[in-house]
Amino acid sequence: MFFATLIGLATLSANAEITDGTQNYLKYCAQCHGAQRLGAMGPALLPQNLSRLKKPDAVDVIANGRTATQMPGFSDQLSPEEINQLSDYIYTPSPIIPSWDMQAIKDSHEQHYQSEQLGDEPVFDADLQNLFIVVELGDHHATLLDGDKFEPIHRFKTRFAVHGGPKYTRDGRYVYFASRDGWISKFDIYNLKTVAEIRAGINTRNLAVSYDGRYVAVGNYLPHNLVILDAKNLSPVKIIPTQGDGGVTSRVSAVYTAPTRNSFIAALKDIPEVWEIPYGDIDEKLSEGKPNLVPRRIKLDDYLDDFFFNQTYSQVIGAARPTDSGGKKSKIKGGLVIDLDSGEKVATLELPGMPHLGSGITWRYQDKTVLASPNFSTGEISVIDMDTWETIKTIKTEGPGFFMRSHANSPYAWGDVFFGPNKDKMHVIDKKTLEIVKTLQPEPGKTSGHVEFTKDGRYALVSIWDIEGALVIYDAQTLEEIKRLPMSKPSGKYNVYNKTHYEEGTSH
Ligand code: DHE
Repeated sequence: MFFATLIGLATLSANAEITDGTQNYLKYCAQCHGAQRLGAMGPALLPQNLSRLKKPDAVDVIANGRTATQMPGFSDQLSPEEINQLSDYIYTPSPIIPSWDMQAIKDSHEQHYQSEQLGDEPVFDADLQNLFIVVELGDHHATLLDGDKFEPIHRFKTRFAVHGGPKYTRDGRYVYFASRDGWISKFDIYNLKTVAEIRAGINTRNLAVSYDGRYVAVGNYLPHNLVILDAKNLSPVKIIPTQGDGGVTSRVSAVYTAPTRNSFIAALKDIPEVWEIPYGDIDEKLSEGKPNLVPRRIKLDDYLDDFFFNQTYSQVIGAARPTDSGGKKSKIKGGLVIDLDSGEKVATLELPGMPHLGSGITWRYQDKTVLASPNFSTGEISVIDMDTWETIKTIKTEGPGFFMRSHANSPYAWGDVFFGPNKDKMHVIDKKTLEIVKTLQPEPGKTSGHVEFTKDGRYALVSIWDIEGALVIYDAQTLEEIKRLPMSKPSGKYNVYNKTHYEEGTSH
């Protein structure tokens, strides 16, 4: 610790004024969070990583610690003024431009098991297609759940603050997690073991697994790049800097796999472009046995903060969030549709309420396919005809929602009310009439959110977003509750079959 402090002081003194906050940071925090605040055992403490933690909450965590983590409280060692100075310090931009290069990525690699150490048969008995991974944010764990019996099979530790959907390999054996602090973990479901981990970035957005199961793509906010990993053991294959014309660099809004195209599709947050990164056979021929992983850059009229695909992955439907584009004003009010083959814009969408397209779902309505998306800034769900791209219905809800879900076998689409006084409500919408037919209130006063269906669509699993939360299982036809499992802030849950078959009612 003394050594880390000395290095930290040397680095900082060359670049910045040493305040009490800095000194106390080096004394009390650097060992777990890194001398340059880039994270170590604890998460990175840079403004870029703290955008979701309000300052008074940071002060509270420094004083009293964080439940169910290694973070202790410092109120008996530091005065309130010193705690405020520490909090000011971690919200101050770093004088050093944080770097996380190939060597740093390689050095972080941890391979816990070699493949020959693990058997090929599951060590438990259950329908392997009807398993769920439930991410429990409250104490940074995940639960593997039997989707027939609704009984936990195994509960294991994840990295701090896993965000976004964990991604399965096509056979459902492996699942990959990304934490906000850049850690990528590979978990072997058959053996119930975390097999490898690597830190691919400082501040990560999400990950995608290639359809052929060979690569994992990680989209980062910090550094500005995409990192391609070998899906077998997570060793790094390539860093793709997200740099546009004139040397401008950008955060990655998100990266997804387009299974029909053998490519990754990424949108950039600070450059109005969508990138397609092919990893398939055609490219292999081009570059002597190895995919060249060179992005094809599609230029757009606007930034895409959030996006979605049609079911065939020939089109991207995206939207800019006015508050999210680094202060840059978005040119379009709503969304746009881009044809991935021609790279041309084919339509603009009327989506005034800051849509959360990443959570959009599709279904057949009358003789057309519709896309439904919740909106962050209004209590409305937009239903859009995917042929004409016109909004055919705006469903008024009891508040802005975060997530939507349905299933091909279910007559209903579910949408949560995530914000505001009715955050404990969950709407059930009839897919034929586009009307809300029931509003559930799984636990009065506690936020309910994020739904996932069983493989056959018979049951819907809802999260109670609370440290003392639960997974509430509903009969998806009668809408009656059938079971409740206590869980620690279960943020999302992901069914193996629905995810690996790109079920129309689920996210990508
Ligand atoms: Fe998420 C998915 C972006 C805040 C929980 N969220 C995603 C994805 C993106 C995204 C791009 C798709 C990644 C994937 O699955 O591969 N999220 C954003 C934001 O831009 C936003 C609004 C601000 C931010 O802080 O980044 C945001 N998200 C949150 C939260 O505050 C949530 C509620 C709690 C948390 O974990 O931080 C949250 N996001 C989730 C969840 C998913 C997700 C549970 C997976 C949904 C799914 O069903 O696939």
